[in-house]
Amino acid sequence: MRILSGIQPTGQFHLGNYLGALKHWVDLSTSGRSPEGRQDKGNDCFYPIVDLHALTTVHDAETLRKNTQEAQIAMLAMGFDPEKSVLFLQSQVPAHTELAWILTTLTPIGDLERMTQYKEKAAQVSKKEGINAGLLTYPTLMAADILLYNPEYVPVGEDQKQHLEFTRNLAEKFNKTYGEVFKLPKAMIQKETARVMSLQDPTQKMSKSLGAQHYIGLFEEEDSIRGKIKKAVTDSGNKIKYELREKPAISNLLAIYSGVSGKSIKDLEQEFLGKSYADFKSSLADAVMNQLRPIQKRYKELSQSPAEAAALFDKGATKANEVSQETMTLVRKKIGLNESLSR
Ligand code: AQP
Repeated sequence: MRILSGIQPTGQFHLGNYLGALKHWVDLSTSGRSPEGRQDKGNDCFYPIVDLHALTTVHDAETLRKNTQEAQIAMLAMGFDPEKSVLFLQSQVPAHTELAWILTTLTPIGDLERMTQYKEKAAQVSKKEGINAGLLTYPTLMAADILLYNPEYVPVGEDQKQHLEFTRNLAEKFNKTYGEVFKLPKAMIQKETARVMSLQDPTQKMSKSLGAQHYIGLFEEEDSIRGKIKKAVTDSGNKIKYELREKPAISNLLAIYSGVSGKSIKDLEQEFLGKSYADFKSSLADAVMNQLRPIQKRYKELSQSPAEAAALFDKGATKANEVSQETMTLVRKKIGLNESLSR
């Protein structure tokens, strides 16, 4: 099965990115399991760092360079294996922007204005700065990122489900207008950690823009992580029970615990029956650190030679350019571009 998903280099990755997306991407590329869970020959995985998307919010060259380098090292530290998946930077493959433009010409503006992420991001932008057009056309570039590689599945967190639906509609429209080129990719969403919520406000998804106390960074110091878990909001009552409506905060902590430990939520409820919130949080902090410690250690080691990490992504870009050019040759032909006038 062909799989594709991307992540933005917009600063430190957090536990939401990891449990909702990155952990599964590693698994899909290294475990040999198909997206349906069958033991198989393995999947054909493409994982770009989508640096062009980051330009919608990051406008400082040094920051973007630093974030991109850190993202490369972080992915390798998490267990992404360049022998088993194609790792590359979106900006190293010009076909992404070429196809994005072509798809933009098929996209109704109203569909873009309806996107939840656009509305949220637009509300965060200051009046002085204004809303840049890239924030609006973000989903068209994301559709191009995906469709260029014709994947069957796109593993994402729930926040990206709407963009995936948009991508499928756009692919269908292209195929109807010009003839069959694109497969319709399916979203692949991990049930319990589809939406890891903020530690301070369990009605909002864990996200960097909410502020430091709301998320756990993958490379944060242990003391800081333990402090944040200790201060995480809880619900009324004292039972450790997964009950989304009545106990959104404890349910979120249970989902995180399950995600980092591999234990089922049912087993965790049993394990913490009659225990206090304080005991539960302390044990959760241990489980989070057990998951993150080896990744943090590897990150420190790999940080000694960032050029080596970058070289692995360059190699991936060569492969991504080959695959995407095959799609673009067909696209150009279908839409009437690039025929030599002298022939
Ligand atoms: N809270 C989350 N729960 C589950 N999955 C999540 N993802 C992000 N947040 C959560 C998934 O991570 C992948 C990469 O997403 P991204 O590059 O779009 O990251 P982001 O959503 O921009 O991260 P932030 O922290 O929310 O960024 P800010 O606050 O800077 O805008 C996707 O598959 C996404 O679903």
